[in-house]
Amino acid sequence: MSNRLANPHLDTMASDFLYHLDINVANTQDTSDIQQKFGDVRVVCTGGTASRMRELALYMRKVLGVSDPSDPVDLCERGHRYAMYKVGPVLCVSHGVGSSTFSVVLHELLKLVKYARCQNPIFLRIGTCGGLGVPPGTVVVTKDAFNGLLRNEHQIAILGKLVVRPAQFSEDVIKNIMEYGADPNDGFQTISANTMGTDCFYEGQGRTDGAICEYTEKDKMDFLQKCHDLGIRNIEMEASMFASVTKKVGVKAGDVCVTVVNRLEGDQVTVTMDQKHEFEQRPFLVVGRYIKKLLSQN
Ligand code: R2B
Repeated sequence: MSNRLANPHLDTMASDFLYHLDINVANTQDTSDIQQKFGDVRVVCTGGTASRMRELALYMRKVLGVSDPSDPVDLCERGHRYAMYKVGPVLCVSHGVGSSTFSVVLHELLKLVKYARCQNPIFLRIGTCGGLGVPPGTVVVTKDAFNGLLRNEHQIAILGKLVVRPAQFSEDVIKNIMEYGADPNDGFQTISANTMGTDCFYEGQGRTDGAICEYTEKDKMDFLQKCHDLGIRNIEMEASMFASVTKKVGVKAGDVCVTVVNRLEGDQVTVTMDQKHEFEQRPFLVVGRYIKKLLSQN
């Protein structure tokens, strides 16, 4: 990552309050305090809920051999929006549901690593998703991110106009997660495939069980089959935004999600909470091994 983001206005700001993180960059010309706190960060892991990110932080302690019996501290608690835990060079940050909540924290995290002068930090999303023709519990490492229009791009309205940006993740990161993170002896499959990121969990993902539905079961299945034909094996709500924003600023990123339902067989998520919890540990395993390898390399 160069030490510049894709925003020339930042160069003219004397201070920058990362509002949702409740982190104040009091002097953008001298960020030594931020560098001291966050300058060693190499990996920023993001995921939907605060409790899962806390669990991930505890898991990362084990992976990195950090012996610390204390409760993980939420560094953004006063912001009341997102939770952030730090384990050595790994940040674990919650992002909520969907691109709109995620993009808020993503912009601020990208600025944070810039002010902290982190060296080529890698951003990861660790999540849950619907599967397409794969058994629940499968871990999918995203290749190309499609939006709800089945385009490999992200669309966003800016100044009253639609701006379209490409949405691919770093090939390096995908390759290395598959090589160092996936293990055939895990008892579940980890695959690399395309992902559709939608703006809506119900109609946007072709479900017939939302509060509104104006299409038939056949329309839905035709759509899901079309997705499948495009190599899409999972559906979530963040991938296209995440891929496009990180690509735009030149930060390497990856998306690793576990499926909780096979959408070719139904819409409702019926796995028990215990099973869901067990499934949620699977991306931890994959990403944990990848991060360990990454940190051992330099
Ligand atoms: C997967 O799970 C959440 C919706 O239940 C959302 O963040 C997603 O993409």
